[in-house]
Amino acid sequence: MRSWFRPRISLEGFWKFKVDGKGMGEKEEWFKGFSSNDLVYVPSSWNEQNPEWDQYTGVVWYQKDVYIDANLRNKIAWIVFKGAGYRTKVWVNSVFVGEHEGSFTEFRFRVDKVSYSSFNRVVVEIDNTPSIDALPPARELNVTAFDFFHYGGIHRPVYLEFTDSCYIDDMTIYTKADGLLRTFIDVVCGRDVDIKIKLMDKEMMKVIHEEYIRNVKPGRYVYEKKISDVKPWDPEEPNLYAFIVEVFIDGSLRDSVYERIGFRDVEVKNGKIYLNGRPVFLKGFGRHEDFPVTGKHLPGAVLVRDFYLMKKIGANSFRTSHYPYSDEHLDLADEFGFMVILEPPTCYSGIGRILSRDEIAKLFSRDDYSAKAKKFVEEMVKQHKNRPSVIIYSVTNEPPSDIPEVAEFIKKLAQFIKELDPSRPVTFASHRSIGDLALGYVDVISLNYYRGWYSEWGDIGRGMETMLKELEEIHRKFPDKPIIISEFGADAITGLHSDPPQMWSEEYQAEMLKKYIETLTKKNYVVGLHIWNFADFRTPQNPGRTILNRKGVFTRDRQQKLSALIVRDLFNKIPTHMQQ
Ligand code: GCB
Repeated sequence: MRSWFRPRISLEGFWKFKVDGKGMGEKEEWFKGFSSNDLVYVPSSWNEQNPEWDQYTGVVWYQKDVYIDANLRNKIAWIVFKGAGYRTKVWVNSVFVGEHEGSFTEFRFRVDKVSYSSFNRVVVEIDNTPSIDALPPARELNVTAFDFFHYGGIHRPVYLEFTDSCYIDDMTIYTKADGLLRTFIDVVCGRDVDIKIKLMDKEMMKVIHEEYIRNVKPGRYVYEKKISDVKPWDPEEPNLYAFIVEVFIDGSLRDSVYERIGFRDVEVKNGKIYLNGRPVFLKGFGRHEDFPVTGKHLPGAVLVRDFYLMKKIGANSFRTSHYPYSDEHLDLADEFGFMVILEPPTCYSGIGRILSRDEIAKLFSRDDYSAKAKKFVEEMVKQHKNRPSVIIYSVTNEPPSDIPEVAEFIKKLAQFIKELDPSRPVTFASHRSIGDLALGYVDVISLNYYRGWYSEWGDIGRGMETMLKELEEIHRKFPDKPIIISEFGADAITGLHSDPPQMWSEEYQAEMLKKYIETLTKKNYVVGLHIWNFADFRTPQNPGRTILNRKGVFTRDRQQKLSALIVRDLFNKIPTHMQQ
């Protein structure tokens, strides 16, 4: 939910910082304020801001004093984190206000002890110690179940927000391409309120529909309306609107929130993904939020460059591999018309390196473990459910789902997400190919294939032959399910050339992507191709990585490799709307 009405104080900027290597901070009451000469910038991960902190995983402390004016006295104060982690504990004026687990979703705490016309001390403890129970799991900084660097810190915006005692707690907005609006508005107040509902154009200049509803009871209010004359949201014409809800008491405005919405239908049938009644082909990337120095914070300017580069290369979609991306990131997807597969941080690619099969079966069977996964999924859905760009949910990446207990976990998670939001199809990215026991539990089959890279070394042709055989078999088994190749790619070190194309050269990467795209677009059951990855990104240290994973079609600083030119030609020839 957004608001231009609620007063806000940004906490972006330099914070006092202290590494707590021995975990003494709580005992020594650092939450009352601590001494340190170190500074860190928020939002950004701490790691690359000082080479001495780079390889540190554990507990750190942040502190900032913020002035709150007396005119905010009668309001409720909230502290809002758009993303920090892995575990975050927060104190304001020495009073504990709450804690949160997980790095990639928004959380907010009510702050009751506020000093007006004076400074207030915000102290934050962050612990990103690797753990098997964490999502995603890790044993050590360089021994992880995931192939991206385990950054820590407050890597998304943080601010204080002030609301009236009567406010909108949440809203859920379902739309249809024909203008149908179905909304659930959660009102918090000690008495009945009036609410005004407005649908406006994207710039909030023109009112398209307006209604004033009197005596709304606190709790959930359901509002439904068919709006005529709205243009659907579509990748080629991403029409956006503002849905605004205002709360009034005795004629005075107490709260105003809004969402940017689009009218669109998503449906999976006849082996295709339909958007607004037409089958679509998803061409694009798996991405990461990763950038030099800022770590897990992708600055707005970088995001804008990324979207222009993705547009130019002919992409129309991406997956939020392997965690929910920032609001700014997904705002641009809504705006630029990108179709997004939204994925939580349940990433298990390398879990076989840190747990045995028995240990994996035990972990995935634990009730508290699936409860945690559900909580992460629920927070993700809550934050992004109103986005037109999000057309599919992926419940996990590369789970070891040839193990029955893991397949069962996926089944439950897929059911759970459908209960939360029945409006979107569900998938997960599998790397178990024909051996996967969970493919039948989701609407869309997503497969990650690296044949010609991790197997059939140096032989793209032979790698593809094996892949195609497996693919045909999966299609035979699930003829009605559309298939997305959710990852394929090869590392290329920019500037490394080789004739003939050999592994790690720009030529080998270009050749591999070309062969995959040319061949797979001929299969009518393949409805999407996501190259791994949009850009090079930082990884844990191991002998298979040169500091970065080099499967980017762009470098980490967003310069094109040879493959970008090849992909541009190919992607631009694939229409978004497929033949019916
Ligand atoms: C995968 C993972 C991704 C890795 C990629 C790779 O299958 O899903 O996180 O980065 O392979 O390059 O190995």
